[in-house]
Parts: sequence; structure tokens; C-alpha cells
Amino acid sequence: MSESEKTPGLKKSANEAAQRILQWAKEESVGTCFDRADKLKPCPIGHTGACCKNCHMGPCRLTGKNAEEEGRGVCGATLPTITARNMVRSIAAGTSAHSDHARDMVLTLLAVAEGEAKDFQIKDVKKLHRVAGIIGVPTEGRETNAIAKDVALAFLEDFRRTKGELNYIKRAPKKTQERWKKWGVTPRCIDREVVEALHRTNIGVDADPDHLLQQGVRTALADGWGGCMISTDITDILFGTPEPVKAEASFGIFKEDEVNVVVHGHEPTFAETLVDVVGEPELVEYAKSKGAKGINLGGMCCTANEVLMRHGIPTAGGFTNQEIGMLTGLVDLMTVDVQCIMPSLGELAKKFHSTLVTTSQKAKIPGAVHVPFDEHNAKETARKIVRMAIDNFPNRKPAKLHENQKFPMIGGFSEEYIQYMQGGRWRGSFRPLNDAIMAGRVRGVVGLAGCDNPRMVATGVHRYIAMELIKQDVLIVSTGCGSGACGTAGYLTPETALEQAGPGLREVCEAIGIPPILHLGACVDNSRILTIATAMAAEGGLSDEIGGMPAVGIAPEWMSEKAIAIGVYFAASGVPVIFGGDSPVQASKEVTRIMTDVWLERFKGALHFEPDPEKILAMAFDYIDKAREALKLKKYEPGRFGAERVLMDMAARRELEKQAKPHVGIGY
Ligand code: NFS
Repeated sequence: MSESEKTPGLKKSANEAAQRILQWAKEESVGTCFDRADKLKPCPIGHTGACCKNCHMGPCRLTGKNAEEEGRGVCGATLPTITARNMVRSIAAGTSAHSDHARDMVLTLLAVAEGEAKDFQIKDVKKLHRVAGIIGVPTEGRETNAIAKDVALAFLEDFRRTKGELNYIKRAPKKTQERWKKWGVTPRCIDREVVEALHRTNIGVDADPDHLLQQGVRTALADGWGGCMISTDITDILFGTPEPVKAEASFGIFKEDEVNVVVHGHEPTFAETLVDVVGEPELVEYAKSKGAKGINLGGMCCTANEVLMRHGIPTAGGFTNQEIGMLTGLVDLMTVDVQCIMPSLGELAKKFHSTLVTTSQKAKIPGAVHVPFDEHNAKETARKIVRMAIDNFPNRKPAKLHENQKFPMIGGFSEEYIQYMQGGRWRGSFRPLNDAIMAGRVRGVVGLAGCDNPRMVATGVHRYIAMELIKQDVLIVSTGCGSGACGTAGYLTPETALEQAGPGLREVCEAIGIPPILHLGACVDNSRILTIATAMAAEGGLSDEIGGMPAVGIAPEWMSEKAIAIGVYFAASGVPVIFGGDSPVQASKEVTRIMTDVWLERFKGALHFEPDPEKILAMAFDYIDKAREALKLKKYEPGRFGAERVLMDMAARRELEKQAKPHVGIGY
């Protein structure tokens, strides 16, 4: 019996529009990830990290009461060895995803600098100079393209050098760098760390769990301070550093009378080109000739975050919304490139009039039309795809279901802008935020990130945690589908601060003019959190390294290997991180201990897994308050600033909890 059959009326998504569409899909017998999650329970052995399939003598599954001490694979591998190896392989996979994306950004910058990608220019020359300054590329009296070429070549070394260390390691606070040196985890380059991680986890190589996880940490740091950070910076250089921008979120962003083109995936380059061409008069005229009033561009997942941050393109939300978006019947064409794209979209598109187009040379999906894109022929490809969407518009069937829910939102908070808004162009700093934390107006900062997950009431845990945190004066910086979850709940507006935030946070938000949840961008833009934390450390008054700040990372609905890589690079950078759901290393107490107690001692960060949202919150507050105490900051007292207010009455609170409180963990 499936979970929803056992619990009639069990919500699949906390988004009411999603819930209505899913109900309709059920009546029409169209399946989604939620149905598949019900039908397909995870293997209880692999799910906990106790299954090794690294050679063909297995899979070896180490179960039983004394598995930790006595269990052995055919080769003799112990449970901690197997669990650590599985973890390290996830880190390597996640790192390669972000970093392969970063490599493409570097190659695009190089092509632009060499005049081979005529459809792109360097939009943020100031940022190019800043980045060049950090990595030691001379700028004085040089042409922009010459600087850009050297920056691109310097970053290419971050993928392949054999000696030395990543360019951006020097960007971290000195003390953080010293910890990495001391524990032998300073990454040399991205490709080498990934290859070494895969080598060491091969049968019969590294068998010491701590030593294995040390390579996991080094690989993850190559992701955070390499792949993710390079990707963020080059995207800013090419397409502009984000500044606050208004947008909209949820399924009502699709228009009934316009051609709807949806960008989904992760790499921003093609989506940026679409932004450039959709307004071209010939294309708009062509759309009108087919009976549409215009062309409407919307997004899903992290590509959406990229173009939302820079252009205010609306988003239909995160991972679990992709099939639901197509179920609206309003998607004339969806382009997908890489990562987090459900292969089911190919089949689903066929049930509607929608066309699915794969645009990356790296990914094809059965049921999709493949129109590969490269930066040399960008606009031409983009126009071709928009024409395909327009041609498909007359095939649209009259909507059986009309969903117009949408919420206003604000995105576009880069490190540069957050600094600027705290003092202006010449005096920008992190002083006001540091002061607000020191005074206890802001209790601490939480990075709310990671996926949304069909094994929970999707987006519900994000919503619940976000609201509880801001009520208790915690400022949130959000990325990836965490931002999608908050945006599609209507939480990404300054008004949310007035209605929901605790009095201290409210004062600060009102003074600076920001929402209490700052949308920082896509998942690769978690690197912005690293540079913000570094700037806060440099500003003084809090910790002089990332570790020890009243700051925590939370990914309550994570599911991707990329999230694992991110969690580990934050932990190793000094941030305690709490992931929701079950632990992928729960089979081994030793591995769990290393990732929590041992890492906390070495790096001042840790990676916890905790299925209960209440406990996630309790752990987060505990970390924040203990950090405040260690820094000898004023004790946080709820309601100390501003008049104490009843933030919500009981009825409203019950309603919110009913909506958002997820069922947690996975039953077998
Ligand atoms: Ni991050 Fe972005 Fe979303 Fe999870 Fe996937 S889209 S890269 S992995 S699901 S947050």
C-alpha cells in the first residue's frame, strides 16, 4: 500500500497550486515523482551507506547488530570503510557537476576574450578587475579582453595543475586556510581531487575512514572555493553582478495567451541568450501570427535562479515543480541542459502538446528534441528554439485546469550588493550587519539551501524552518531550490519581514530595506555565502575566521550529490551544517562521529543529518547561541528590541503548521 493510500489526503507538496495540479493529475492517471516515490521505497541497506558495489564480487551489504565491528565485505572492507567510501564518491560526483559547469563558464569567457563568441560581451568589467586582482592577473593599462583571457587561463589551471593550490584558497580568512593546511585538505585543483577521490575509493586502496573522508573534504573544498566560486564569478563577469530585482514565483507565471518558453537546468549561458532574443520584434510578430499575444519566458530550478537574479525572469519553482509545471498544459517548450532534470519529462511532454528540447552536448533525454547549443552560435540556436515554441503554440489544448497562483518576490542579492546596501558605493561594508549581530538584534545567520524533495511534503520543511527562523530574529540567506521554496510560498518580499520577523530582525530589515530572506542565487552561488562570511570575518567584532560565527547551514530537503558536496565544503570552511531526512552514513557510528565531532574540532564545522524539523531548529539555535557565547556577544533575548508583538494568532499558527509541517523520515 502506498504512503498516500495509507494516509488519505496526505499532502505531496506544501504549495497549494501544486497540490491542486497533482490532484488533477491523479484523476487523469498521469504519474509524477510523488507517485514514483510512493511506489519505490529506497533500499534500506544502500540508503544508510551499508552497501558496497564498488566491485563485482558484491554488492556486499553489511547488516546486523554487530555490523560496525564485525561486518566485512568479500574483500575484507569494514562497514566504516564502505560507508566512508560511499560518502566520498557522492562528494566527488557533486563536485564534478558544479565544476564541469564552471569549466564551461571558463571556456565561454575565453571564447569571448578571443573574439570567438560574438553574441556575448563582458558586462561587468569592474568585477573582472576585482577577480583579476584577487588571483594576481595584472590590469593596469590593459584591454578588457586581454585581462579576461588571462583570468580564464588562470582559472583553467584550477582544473588541471599538479602542484600548488587553487587560486581562490587565498580568498579565505587566514585562520581558515591554516586549518586546511594543518589537516592536509587544501585542494590542489579540481580534476585531481575528483580523480584521487575515485581512485582512493576503488577496491583495495584507501581503507581508513578518516583518511578517506579527508580526501572527501579536500574534494569538496575544490568544489566550494573552486567550481562554485569560479562559476559564480565568471557568470557575474559575463552577465552582470546581480542587484535586487522584482520577479514572480509559482505556476501562475505561465500565460494562457502567450507562448510559454521555460528554461530548466543549471547553466546560465543559453538562458541568457534566450533572454536576449525573446523580445526581438520578428519573433514577437511571428508569435502574433500564430495567435499569441507575445512570448513569455519563465524558469525552473537553478537556471531560473540565474536569470531571475539578473533579469527578474519569473520562476515556477524548484526540483519537484518541474513535472507539475508541464502538467499545467501551458508549457509550449521547455529547454533543459544539465542536472536535476527528471528523465520523465520526455514521456510527460508527449502526453501534452509540450516540446522538450535538450540543449547540452552532454545530455540527451528520450522523448526530447536535441538542439545542441554552443557559445559560437548562441543567438541563432536560441531563435530556432523560440520559433519551435511558437510553432507549437497552436497545438495547445484548451486548459482543463487554470492555475493563476503567483507571488511577488525579490531576488538578486550578491555579496557586492549586500555590502553596498550597508553603506553606499564608497563606504559599503558589513559593519551594520556585524553590529546588529553583536547587539543581538540579529541572533545569527542561516544559509537555507538545497533541494526540495518528493519524499517529504515538498517545500514544506523549507517553509516551516524559514518562518521559525525569522520569527526568532535569524537572517536567512537562501540559494537553489531553497529560494524556489521560499519564493513560491510568498516569503521573498520585504513585507514578510514586517509580518513575520522578530522585532530585532525587523528593525534591521526596515533600516537597510531588505527582506529577512535574501535570495542569493543558484546552488553554485552558495559560494556567495562563503565570501560573505569571509567579509564578515574581516570586518571584525565577530569571529576572525568563518568557523565560530553565529551561523549555520540548513538543507532540510536535500537529495542530490551536489548538496552533499556543498554541505561538506561548508562544514570544512567552519559552518555547522544540518541536513534534513535520513543520514546516508547512518550505518556507521564511526563515520558519523568523524563528520560531526572530529570535523567540529578540526574545522569548527560539522555535517549532521536530522529528519525532525523541530530538532533541526533546536540544533541550529543551539549552535548559534553557543557561538554567541564563545564570542562573548550579548545574550540573545527574544523580543528585546522593538515592542513584543503577537506575530501570529494561534489559528494562523495552526494553519501554517498544518500546511507546512512535513511527514519526515522514510518508512520502509
Ligand atoms: Ni541544487 Fe539546483 Fe534544486 Fe537541489 Fe537540483 S536544482 S543545483 S541540486 S534540486 S537545489
